[in-house]
Amino acid sequence: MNAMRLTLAEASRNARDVDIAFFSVLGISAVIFLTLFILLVVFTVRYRKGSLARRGPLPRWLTREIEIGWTSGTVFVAIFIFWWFVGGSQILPRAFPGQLEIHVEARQWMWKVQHPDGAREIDSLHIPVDVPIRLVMTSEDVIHSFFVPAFRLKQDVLPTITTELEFTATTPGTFDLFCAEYCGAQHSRMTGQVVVMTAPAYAAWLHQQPHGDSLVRDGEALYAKFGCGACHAPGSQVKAPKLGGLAGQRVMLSGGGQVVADDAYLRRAIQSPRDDIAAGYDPIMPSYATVATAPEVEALVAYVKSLPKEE
Ligand code: HEC
Ligand SMILES: [Cu+2]
Repeated sequence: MNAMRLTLAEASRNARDVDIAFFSVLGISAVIFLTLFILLVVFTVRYRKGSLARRGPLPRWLTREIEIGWTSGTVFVAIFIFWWFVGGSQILPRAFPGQLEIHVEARQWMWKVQHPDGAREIDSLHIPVDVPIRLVMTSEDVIHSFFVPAFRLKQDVLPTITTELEFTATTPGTFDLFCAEYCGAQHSRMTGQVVVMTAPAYAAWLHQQPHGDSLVRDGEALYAKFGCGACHAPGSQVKAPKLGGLAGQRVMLSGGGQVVADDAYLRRAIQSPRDDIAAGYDPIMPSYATVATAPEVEALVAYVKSLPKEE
């Protein structure tokens, strides 16, 4: 591992923003620190025991204006830094068209990656440069953390729920990937590489990979295995909503209110159906939280999203 590359490479849009923020705050802190330190030294020398400095009562402007000015000035700087950092970070990642959605599964002690067309890889992540990437991540066992220093990105990867990361790589090259959450004996070996390629090179690379079933195909098999169709199939006797074309639609909820059927909603509908009941239906759908693993729920969501609108 090359230490220079680790510390200095700025390989994503996010990396630039983080570095600018970090070094600006370091600079502001240095100015405040030096000002205080110099004043400390000057006053220590000037007002040392036996010096001839004037020691009468302080003039009023010193106790009022300077004191108030200094206090409110530094408070303002602190609030500014807070606003800057909170405003600059994405609080709720939302999918948008044109993003390349890649699924990452962590387990003791490897990173498993699945590309949209079904290509799979282990301990490496190949991505095209300048394309917005959305990683949808989950863990099969304990808590891991997806950490790419050159992108200045770190995100916990948790069992039973999914977390997401959005970024755009800006520099072709190979960058280190670490697990940044102690996850067992081989934690320090849970490393990999992120390979950023030009778009044609990525397409060629994808083509050469062994392809497993795509996420949608996995989901289709699970849909059959869990018997979802018993209620949701168009001809079913059970009164259950049609799932075709549901993704992205507005759903009316019983008891008023409505939600947009995004990934989070679909996940929730499968893992804890009682949370949001679709208006006009009975709450008879069983929860699959303990039946389906987090990666299986992801596959089911992908399959539901792929279903065309029925007539
Ligand atoms: C026993 C029948 C039954 C089974 C089995 C069942 N569901 Fe449902 N499902 C329902 C009913 C009824 C609703 C509407 C009430 C609600 O929102 O909980 C529903 C709601 C949903 C919704 C939200 C639909 C909307 O319009 O908001 C999704 C998504 C869904 N189910 C997916 C699945 C998946 C995936 C499976 C299999 C893993 C499954 N269901 C198995 C009966 C069932
Ligand atoms: Cu780990």
